[in-house]
Amino acid sequence: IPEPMTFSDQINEYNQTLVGDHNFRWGYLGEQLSRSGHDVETLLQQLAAFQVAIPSWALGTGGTRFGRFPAGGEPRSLEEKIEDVGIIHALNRSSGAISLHIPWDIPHDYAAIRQLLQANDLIIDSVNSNTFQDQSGQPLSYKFGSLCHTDADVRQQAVEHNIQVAEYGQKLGDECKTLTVWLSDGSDFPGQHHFRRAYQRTLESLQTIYNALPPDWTMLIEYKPYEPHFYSMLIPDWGTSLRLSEGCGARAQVLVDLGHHLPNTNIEQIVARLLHFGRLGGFHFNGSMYGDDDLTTGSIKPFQLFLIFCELVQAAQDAVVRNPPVAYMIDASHNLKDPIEDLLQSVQNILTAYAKALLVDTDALFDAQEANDAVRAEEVLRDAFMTDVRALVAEAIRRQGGALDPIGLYRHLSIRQQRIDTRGKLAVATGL
Ligand code: AOS
Ligand code: ZN
Ligand code: ZN
Repeated sequence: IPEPMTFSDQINEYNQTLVGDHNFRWGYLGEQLSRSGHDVETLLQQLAAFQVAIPSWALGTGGTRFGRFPAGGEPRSLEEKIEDVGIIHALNRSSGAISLHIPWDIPHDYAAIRQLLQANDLIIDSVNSNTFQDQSGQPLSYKFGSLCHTDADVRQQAVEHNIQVAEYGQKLGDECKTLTVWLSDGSDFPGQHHFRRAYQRTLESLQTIYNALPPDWTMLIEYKPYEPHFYSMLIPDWGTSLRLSEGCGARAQVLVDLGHHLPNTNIEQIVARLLHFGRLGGFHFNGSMYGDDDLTTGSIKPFQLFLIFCELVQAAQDAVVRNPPVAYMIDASHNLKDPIEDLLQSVQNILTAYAKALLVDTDALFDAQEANDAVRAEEVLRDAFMTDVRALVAEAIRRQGGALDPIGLYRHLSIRQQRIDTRGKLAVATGL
């Protein structure tokens, strides 16, 4: 009797069907890159080292205010979410971390979860608190805010929740050292909030949380200009996040969510500023057309995504920059695509933008900048951006044991149908 095929056998078998075409394209690109002075092995290593975390809440379809259309076979528990991220990581070798949301993902058996993580070659890198919903049995309501609330008891409850979230994180493994705080606090009508007092209360709440964290933990403070509140958000912009993080301490950092900007904001400049101040702690990747934050990363503005990566790459090469390592995560959950395919597309687009940013001839760019040669500077960027790097990304994934075409293999193996067969057509993920 032949041994049953492992997943890695299936990947190898599938790659065999594509490798002829891949080698042709990679042979050409590899040569082209070497000719223009790049060290191909270094590029492959840089790409292999890049990991972007998957949030537990992106494995189910997102809801809209008007309806929800489950994909079928969505994960019903933390264990099933880990299984799904395990598949993503096995296919692309670039999604080796999960970000949890408490209380949606409270573990029941820590030892079993740690074992499952290990079996799937995953870590939990961060935990997210939730004071934007009332949970059953919760004594006080967050209807009028959490860390900014006028009532000290509500603030205390929200502070304790955040501290407890970090305690869950500590029990989930040594790699988990980040607490992400996104507040839905805000107001909907003029006059509703005393802006200055509400800010001060929030700062003091965050300081209490920060001081209770273990000394090697980071606290990320995320901003968002509107939604759920439509007149004012307590933390609407990077300036507010920056001041709050400075008010807490060196391990408090700003988190940039790409979808949390008003249309046409120059996000790459914000990224550069935060890097310059040493306060860029984390990223939530997604795509956005208007003011949304759930579209596939790179689907709407790939050039902007590339420009953002250019700032990250240049800062990483610059000895003057003293920014801690940035935690990368996807934060998107739409209601149309199969969530796993959506995440695979996002990671592919992120790796593509990163690869292109690595190709920028920074010496030529800086020379053009010094000489005030705007045309030349832009051409240097366009030269990298217009390079088709897909074979480079595919080669980096292949060398780590991943699939040459992750979505192709996911479909070939009918993984969604397998999920529907085992979990049920109507299974809906816990989350929003
Ligand atoms: C909300 O818009 C934010 O992006 C947060 O990061 C939030 O925690 C996440 O969307 C899960 O609710
Ligand atoms: Zn976010
Ligand atoms: Zn968001």
